[in-house]
Amino acid sequence: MLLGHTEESDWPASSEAMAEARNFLGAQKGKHVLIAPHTDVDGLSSCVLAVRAAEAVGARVTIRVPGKGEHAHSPAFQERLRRVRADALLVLDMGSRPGAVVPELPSLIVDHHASTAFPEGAHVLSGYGHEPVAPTSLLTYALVSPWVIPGPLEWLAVMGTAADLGVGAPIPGLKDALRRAGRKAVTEAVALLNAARRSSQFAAPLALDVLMQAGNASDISEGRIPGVEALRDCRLEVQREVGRCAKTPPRFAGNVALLLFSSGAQIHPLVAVRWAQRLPEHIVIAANTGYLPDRVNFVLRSRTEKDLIAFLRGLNLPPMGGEFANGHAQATGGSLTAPDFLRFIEALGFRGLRSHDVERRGVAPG
Ligand SMILES: [Mn+2]
Repeated sequence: MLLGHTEESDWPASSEAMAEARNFLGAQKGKHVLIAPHTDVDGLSSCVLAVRAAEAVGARVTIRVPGKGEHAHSPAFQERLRRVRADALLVLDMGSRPGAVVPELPSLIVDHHASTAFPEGAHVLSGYGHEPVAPTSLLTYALVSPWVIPGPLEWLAVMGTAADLGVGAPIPGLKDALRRAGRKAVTEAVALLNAARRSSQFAAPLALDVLMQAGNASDISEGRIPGVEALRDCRLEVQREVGRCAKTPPRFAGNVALLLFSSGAQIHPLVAVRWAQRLPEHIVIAANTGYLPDRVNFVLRSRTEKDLIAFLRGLNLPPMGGEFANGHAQATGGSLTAPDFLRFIEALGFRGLRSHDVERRGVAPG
């Protein structure tokens, strides 16, 4: 049995939603389809699957990937999508919020994030609520199966599943599918591709390019595709930056530990996970002042199983610009201006921090 190809009617998504999504895709013959994927491995694998199917349907395809710090609801990204003037939009692994991504453009959202609110008028294929919740690449793989030869593309669904949920995830058939795709090659390829968007250069377009060219996971893990060398450089940079920033001494306020550092790379989630292991009784906040200009990007992690979104909302802070308390209960965070970030951590009990403390710095601060 190929991954996700079960006889069940409500897995990996409801049969009605699956039929509706297939109708949408099948109607794109001769049309111009715009595909907007999340930049993680789950999103990029979904993108390759969707491209293959859209081309088989007879559509013309354009891909637009969000830039550093952007997502489906970022105005600048939405403007780039609008300018393509496509006939239809496919949003993959992101977009689980109300508000149209591109108003009036017929849209299909494929996603698995915890949400019951979606862009108004969009068709939605979601794995949320259908246990075990399948990642977007698996949903997309099931979606596109009428138009492709599924066997040779299974590894893409395996990549996204392993990347989002780990190789031990309780997804039916994953173990066998991993064996077919090559477990070691999959793990290595996932690590290389994920490093791309984390690197300070934000090489997500390169990762997509490599994934589009690859015929299997070992093409990537063995470096048989141009571009893999650059992915290895990204991974080295990310490893070095995690090592450097994880040495930051934590500041404490009650059961909250704050790690404050500056890196152009998206390493704050990795630093937070590392410190949450070291401080299992604490809520860890890893805050990166160097990821985006004039922003502090931060994530919360904890091993205490507290609902971290509820924790943030419970601070009853005045509405802040930027992003705050999105994501899910065990992994949330935000992106705030420096003054808003200072207000936020002051409310947590961190006193005496000044704007100087949240400035962007080089990799070797004096
Ligand atoms: Mn995903």
